[in-house]
Amino acid sequence: MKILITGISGFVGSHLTDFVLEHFPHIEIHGLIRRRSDIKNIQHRLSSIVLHECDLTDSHSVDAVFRSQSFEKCFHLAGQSHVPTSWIRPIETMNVNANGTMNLLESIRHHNKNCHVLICGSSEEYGLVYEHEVPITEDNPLRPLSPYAVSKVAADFIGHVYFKSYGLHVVRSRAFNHEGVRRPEDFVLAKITKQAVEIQLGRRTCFELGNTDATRDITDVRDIVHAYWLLLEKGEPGEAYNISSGKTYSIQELVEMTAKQAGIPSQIEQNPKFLRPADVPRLLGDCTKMKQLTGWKRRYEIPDTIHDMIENWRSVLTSSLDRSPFVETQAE
Ligand code: G4F
Repeated sequence: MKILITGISGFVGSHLTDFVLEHFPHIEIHGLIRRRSDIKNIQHRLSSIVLHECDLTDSHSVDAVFRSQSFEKCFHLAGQSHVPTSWIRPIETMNVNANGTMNLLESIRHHNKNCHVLICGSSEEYGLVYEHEVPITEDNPLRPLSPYAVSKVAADFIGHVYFKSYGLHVVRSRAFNHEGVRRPEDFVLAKITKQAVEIQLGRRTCFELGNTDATRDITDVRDIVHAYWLLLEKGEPGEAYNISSGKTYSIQELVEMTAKQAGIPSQIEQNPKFLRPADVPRLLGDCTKMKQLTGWKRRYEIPDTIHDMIENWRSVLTSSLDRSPFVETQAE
C-alpha cells in the first residue's frame, strides 16, 4: 500500500510517519515537503520514506505529484498551524490552509479518485463556545475566532463539498490540542517545558507567557496520530469526528504540573506580547462518535507527555550545539 502525508516534516506529520513505520512497516510512505523545508523531524526516517517537493498553493506542483503517483490514503496535515501567526499573515494562512486543501482535492478528483483522504481540522473551528455547549460535539455551531480558525473551517467544509459533489472518500477530523516532543516552541506546552529547563539551567528566572486562564483539552500527539489512522480505516466518508481527551487544563495548571516535575518554582510573568487579539477561552471535546466507531483509547497521560518534553528539551539545551531544532510553524 502507498500512502501520502502532506506536511510530513512537521510536528504531527513526523509522528504519523513514526506510527505507520512502527505498525505497518510494509507500507510505502510518501510525503510532501516545501522547497527548503526543515527536515530535522524526519531525519531518522529518511531512508524509509519518499519525499516530493511540492507547494500546495501551486496547483501545477500538486498536480505533478498526482500525475506520477497514486495513493490509497492521503493524510492532509500541511498548513499554517500557529494561531497568532494567522493575525500577522492572514492571507498566507488562508491561502495555504484553504486554497491548498482545494488544490489537493482537485488533483485527487482528477487523478486519484479512489484515494481515501483525511482532512485534519481543528477544535479551533468551534471557537466561541457557550458553557451549556461543553463538552463540544461535532454538531456544535462553528464560531471561529481567528483567521486560522476560519481557514480550517474552509478546509473542513471544502472537504465535505468534494464528498457531496464528486463522491470523494473524504473524512474530516477536528483534533483538540495535541502536544509532544518535536512541538515547536511557539506553542504553549513546548514553550513551558523549554522554559522549565532553562530555569533549571539558570538561564532564566521565571516563566514568561501570555494568557494563562485559557483552558485546553490536550492529548499526546502519539494518540492523535493513532486516531488519524483509525479514522481513515473506519471513518464514514463525509463525516466529521472530534479527537479529544475529555480532560482540560488551564495554562496555569500546565505551568504548575511542569514546575513540579522539574523541581522549580512556578512563578509566571505575563508578557502582553503573547496575548492575542481574541483567544478561545475554553475547549473541552466530546469524541464519543469517534471512539464508538473506532475503539480508540488514549495510551498517554499529559504528565507523561510533559515528562518526555522536559527530557527532550534538556537534551537539546545541553547538547554542544545548544540550538532549538524544532521551530517550524508551517505544518500541523
Ligand atoms: O499552544 P497554543 O498556541 O495552541 P492553540 O492556539 O490552542 O492552537 C493549537 O491547537 C489547535 C487545536 O485546538 C490547533 F488547531 C492549532 O494548530 C494549534 O496546534 O495556545 C494554547 C493556549 C492559548 O489560549 C494561548 O493564548 O495557550 C495560551 N498561551 C498563553 N501564553 C500561549 C502563551 N500560547 C502561546 N503559543 N504562547 C504563549 O506564550
